[in-house]
Amino acid sequence: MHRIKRVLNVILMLGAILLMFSLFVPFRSHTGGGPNTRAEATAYNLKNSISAYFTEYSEYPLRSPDIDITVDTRNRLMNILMGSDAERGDEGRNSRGIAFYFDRVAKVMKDGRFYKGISPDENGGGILWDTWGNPYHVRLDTNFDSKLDDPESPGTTLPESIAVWSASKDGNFDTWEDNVKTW
Ligand SMILES: [Ca+2]
Ligand SMILES: [Ca+2]
Repeated sequence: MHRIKRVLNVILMLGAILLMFSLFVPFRSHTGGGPNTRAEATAYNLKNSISAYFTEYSEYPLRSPDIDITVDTRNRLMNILMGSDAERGDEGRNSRGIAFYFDRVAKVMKDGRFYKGISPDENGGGILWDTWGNPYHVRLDTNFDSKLDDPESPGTTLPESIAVWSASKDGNFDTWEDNVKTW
């Protein structure tokens, strides 16, 4: 009798485990969670931080009135968005020293490059790295015509003011089939 009960318990447990797997596996595949998902979330966070900057200062972090500026997420842009000491005060591009962009500290790759976050400097600025060890690219509507040249399709425009994209795993910005982008 006890033995039958034990066997029944084992069968019930196996059934529960199978059920959990059948629920859990499709759930995971739907929500992703892979490296592209993280890069995309970072790209949108950056876009939002630039929007917040715009709300605060009524302009973009960098000026370029004739042509929309394209920069990467090295110090020139990130020091401003992070409110580094170098950009505070009347001479800086973030005079109130507000931290618009936060992220975790980047990890170090075997070859010494960084990935997945910010490599901070001693002034409160830094460089933002994607999941694969490269900075993101950013294009801003700095000529204020409410559109951007489409980085993916030159000659066409996007109805966007801020575009952020990553080269993805191949590290090549020209191969768009894997690039991560915010539009
Ligand atoms: Ca424009
Ligand atoms: Ca690519």
